[in-house]
Amino acid sequence: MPQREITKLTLYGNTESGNCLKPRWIAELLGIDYDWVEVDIFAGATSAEEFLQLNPAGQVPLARWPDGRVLPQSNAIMLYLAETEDSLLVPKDTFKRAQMMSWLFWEQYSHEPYIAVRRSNLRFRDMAEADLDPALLSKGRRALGIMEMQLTYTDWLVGDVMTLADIALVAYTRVAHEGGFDLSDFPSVERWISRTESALGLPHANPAEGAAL
Ligand SMILES: N[C@@H](CCC(=O)N[C@@H](CS)C(=O)NCC(=O)O)C(=O)O
Repeated sequence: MPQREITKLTLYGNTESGNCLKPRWIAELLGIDYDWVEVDIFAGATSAEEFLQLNPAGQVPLARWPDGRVLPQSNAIMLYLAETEDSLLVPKDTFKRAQMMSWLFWEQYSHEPYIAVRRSNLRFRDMAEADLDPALLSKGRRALGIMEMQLTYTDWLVGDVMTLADIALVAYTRVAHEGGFDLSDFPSVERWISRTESALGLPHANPAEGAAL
């Protein structure tokens, strides 16, 4: 990764990664000017000394500003960008904001480690279904079931409008089929995916799904 001059917000990420797309979608939605640096995570670019100096954790996404500040972690970057812009993607009501945070923590601990990892193993690491940890499927389906329960009753995960909770969770839910998850078992989740993709101006990730609702 060549040295570069940082003149505006710079997002280091990989476009195949849902975690990396989250802050990019926020920047697009809020009209924040940014540079995108594509990082080849599959070729070990995040382990290069130059990258580790920016983020010792060796992970993308990473946000960097001209004044030298850097911020890792997809959900933290989203939160910082949205709050700096005073966006309604973060509820003003402090309890609703905490509910949104609750989903963000849940996404990282109980959703992404199963759904994103199973997708990554199948799609990018060429692993055979038979070699995968069976818990990835059962725990991923459990996560989808929890979302289904909420989304049966509400259009959005928190309150009446799209928040960061929806954006964080749609990142890997919309491509869950690439990890072998059958979303037709979760019809409210499917409808919510269409709704959130439309709000973000994204194409439907799953060709088997119907039109936007
Ligand atoms: N909790 C982190 C996860 C970041 C993460 O797992 N990044 C992956 C891509 S999705 C990565 O950089 N992998 C390269 C590596 O670990 O070497 C976040 O939400 O930003």
